[in-house]
Amino acid sequence: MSKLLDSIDSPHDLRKLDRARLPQVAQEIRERIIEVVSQLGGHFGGNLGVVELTLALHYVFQTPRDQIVWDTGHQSYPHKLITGRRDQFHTIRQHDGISGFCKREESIYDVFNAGHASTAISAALGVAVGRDFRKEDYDVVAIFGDGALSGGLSLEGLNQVGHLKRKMLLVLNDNDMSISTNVGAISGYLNQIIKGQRYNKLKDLARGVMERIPVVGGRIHEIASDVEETFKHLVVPGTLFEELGVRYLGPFDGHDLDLLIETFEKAKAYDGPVLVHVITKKGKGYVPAENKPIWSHGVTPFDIASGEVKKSSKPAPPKFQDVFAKSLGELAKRDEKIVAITAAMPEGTSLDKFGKAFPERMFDVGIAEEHAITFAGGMATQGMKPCAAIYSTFLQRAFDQVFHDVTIMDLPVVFALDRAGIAGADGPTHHGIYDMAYLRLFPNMLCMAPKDENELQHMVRTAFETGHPTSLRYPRGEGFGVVMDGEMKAIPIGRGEVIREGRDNVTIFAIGVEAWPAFEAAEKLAKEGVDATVINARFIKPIDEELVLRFCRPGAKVITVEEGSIAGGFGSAVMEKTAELGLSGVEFHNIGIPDVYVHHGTQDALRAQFDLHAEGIAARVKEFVRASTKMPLVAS
Ligand SMILES: Cc1ncc(C[n+]2csc(CCOP(=O)(O)OP(=O)(O)O)c2C)c(N)n1
Repeated sequence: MSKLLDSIDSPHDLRKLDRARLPQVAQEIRERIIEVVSQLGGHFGGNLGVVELTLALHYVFQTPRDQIVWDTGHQSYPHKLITGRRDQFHTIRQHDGISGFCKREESIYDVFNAGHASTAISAALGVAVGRDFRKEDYDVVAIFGDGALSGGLSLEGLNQVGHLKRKMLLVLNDNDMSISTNVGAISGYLNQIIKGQRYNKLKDLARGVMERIPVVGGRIHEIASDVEETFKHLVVPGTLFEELGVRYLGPFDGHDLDLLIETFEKAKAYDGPVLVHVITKKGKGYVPAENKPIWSHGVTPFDIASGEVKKSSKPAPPKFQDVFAKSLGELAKRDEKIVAITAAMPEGTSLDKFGKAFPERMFDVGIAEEHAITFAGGMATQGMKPCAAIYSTFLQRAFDQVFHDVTIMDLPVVFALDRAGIAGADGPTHHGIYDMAYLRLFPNMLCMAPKDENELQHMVRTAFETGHPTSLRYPRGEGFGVVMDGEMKAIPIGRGEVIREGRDNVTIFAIGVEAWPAFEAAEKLAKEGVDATVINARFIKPIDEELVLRFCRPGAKVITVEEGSIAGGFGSAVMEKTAELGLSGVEFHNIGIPDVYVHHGTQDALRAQFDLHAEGIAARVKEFVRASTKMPLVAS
């Protein structure tokens, strides 16, 4: 049977359909998402939850003339399916395929790029103000989740929305979930609205019953108004938004297409900012996802019939994030001042396990990286030892807080930077490639990166012994499967290690998980006539002076390797140190991420693209050495 979805090449086609046919389109979208994501992995539950919402928005608003700004964009799959990307949908998040987020370069229907949360309100307000400057009259919509609303940026945007009072629609997609269960007072407030709605229904029911009871009517009425007073804030939903100057409509069932369409029509007629509060279910329409919303947020391939994740038969080494959390837990057993902070990523950082062991000492602050760091700084002033575990890319949000609320005061906060380096299929917004450059800037800060999971556990301990702000970066995914020492040992501050001694005046300074590929490259090169030394630098800051003095000697060829931006990164730090020490006659070659944004793809493919795997490093070293000397090389 031909599918309705196959006839929708753009929202214009959708709008030609009779309303009664939309549920079928919704069903087909869900089937397509389940089919593709079960094979490729990707964001899942949030997408299943916004199918009706997406259809209703594109049905009511004349996109692309009217502009819809999606927050984060991880829930834009239904939007992609009806905005001309149906035939590429099977390539989503794949190398050279379409992105898993909104991207202006990809479609005129993607108004604003995202990947990081909480930007939609501000961006849409900017669009609305731009529209007004141009004296145009199209509609502007921001759609964001209750999780995104926990981010300060959303509230800053809302603050100005209520002030400027431009005509725009804010759609709050409330599924009571961030990636994990949503946290915080705002989330609590939204829950109260929902409970209030139930209360309203109950109240109406109760009134009806009371009216049918004769005699006692007066007394019952008194009791009823007491109850009503107590629940007043529940009875008038959305007061918070109304008081901020934004008309509130809701809450509504976000899976009721007719209701959504009518509501958006109504909202469209309003000449000012209006917020429509919609209740959706994460994973809607696929029972395993509905039952396991945390799992369903972002999934790896799974079996559709059972919902079981497809596992490889080989036993895998532990993930870096698990080694980190386990090591932190071990230290916390011995030191009650250690506390952990996550910004809405308890599972992603494995701090959920820490939280189970130490519920009082674990804080999920919501999608609020800036707050997380200042909060950590505050605790550190009281002698606590906070560890903020945040993905490298998301800590960018808190650049000023690292500077102003931690490093200037030299507070001993530990920054555990997960997903450092190439993150993979989430693409340019998610690669953690700038932290070495943006953290080593600050006086008092120490920056480390372990070569493998065993060194990671030692660095977790070391980080708590420096007495200064200290960052440690480690990648997404599994370790190398190295033997784990039984005890965590502190590493001497600012000392790297020579992991391969070579006879030639060629040295590879590698940082973090690039140390092993660099070692492998050197072994390969040794067979081809270049006998290089390999250094596992361990520290981006301070750089090991002794090693620089020893290996950056006249005539030396020095190669730096890092899974991070070359600009300002680890290689820059080695070169700066060489200059500072007045060493001359050294030739440098930097391997890392050049001045480009890295697209999406598998970690392996992207590492290979930038010569960050053993073959790539070997080839680059060979080329560099050959170009800069007449050193004979045996052809490979
Ligand atoms: C600044 C930032 N921090 C963390 C994340 C990771 N993240 C992606 S989606 C998400 C949850 C978003 O929840 P919500 O806005 O309610 O959307 P839902 O998935 O529930 O539809 C989080 C924490 C992010 N994208 N950006």
